[in-house]
Amino acid sequence: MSLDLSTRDGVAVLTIDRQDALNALNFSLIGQFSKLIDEVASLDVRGLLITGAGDKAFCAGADIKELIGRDLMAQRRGAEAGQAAFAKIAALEIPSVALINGYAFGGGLEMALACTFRLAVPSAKVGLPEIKLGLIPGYGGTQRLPRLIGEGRALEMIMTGRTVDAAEAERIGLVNRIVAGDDPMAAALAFLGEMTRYGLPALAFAKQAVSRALDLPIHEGLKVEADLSTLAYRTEDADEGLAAFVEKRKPTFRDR
Ligand code: CO8
Repeated sequence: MSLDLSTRDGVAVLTIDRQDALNALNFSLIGQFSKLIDEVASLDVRGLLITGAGDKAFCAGADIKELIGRDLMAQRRGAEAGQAAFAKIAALEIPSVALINGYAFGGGLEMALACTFRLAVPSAKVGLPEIKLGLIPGYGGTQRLPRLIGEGRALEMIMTGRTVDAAEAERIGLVNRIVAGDDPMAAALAFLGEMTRYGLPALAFAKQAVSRALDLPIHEGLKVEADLSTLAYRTEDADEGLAAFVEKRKPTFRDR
């Protein structure tokens, strides 16, 4: 049972490896996960990719066996710890991708929802099946899923607990793309590479502006956009990008 953090092509790769329980997250793993996201934030990397070990599961959710017989304060602390860990992914300045390489259920899908993007292999299956356990999602699913796919579709998934396959997940915008072929990791790194060649300040401003938009009325969101786009003009990368266009050459961004 472990979480593995490595780097590949300038990207942090975090692998959940608890294959005998379909990479389900127990409380100890959630604690380790949270610390590793702090570590990712301090690394000199241009993106984060999260995936599950093996070819069966991304993550089958919270460890159901650990949820039995705990007092309510412990359950609440558990939900808050999971929410806080996943909020750290969402707050990263760099883009993050969940490579859903199999089952992503419950807390596993909630982890993927906290990432900037979701990619899925053709055989992936996702869902929020907590209702079948007499529960509701507790690691951010009721908040992030409707923001991503709309209230009606989110409530249908949450209130039926039904499993959604990769094709439907892509159709409803729950995953950005299906990655076919025999090397999904390489495809996911190439997907991240489409954006990580640009300057990190602009990428971070874009991410921040869009995520703030979801929490604000539009007139306030437009102020946030004006603030952040003005900050972008102040970067050396903007000087370089604008000059490179006029000089008909490729820009060299330096993340400044
Ligand atoms: N927790 C613990 N063990 C699990 C989990 C899990 N979530 N999922 C699978 N496992 C274990 C199984 O018990 C089994 O172990 P064993 O071999 O010892 O019996 C092993 O993994 C393999 O699983 P299956 O034999 O069931 O494999 P199948 O291929 O037949 O089925 C499924 C795969 C469909 C994914 C099935 O395993 C399943 O339905 N798993 C549960 C999925 C689920 O309900 N996830 C949501 C969990 S609740 C949650 O995430 C709430 C988050 C908020 C909590 C708030 C905290 C306070």
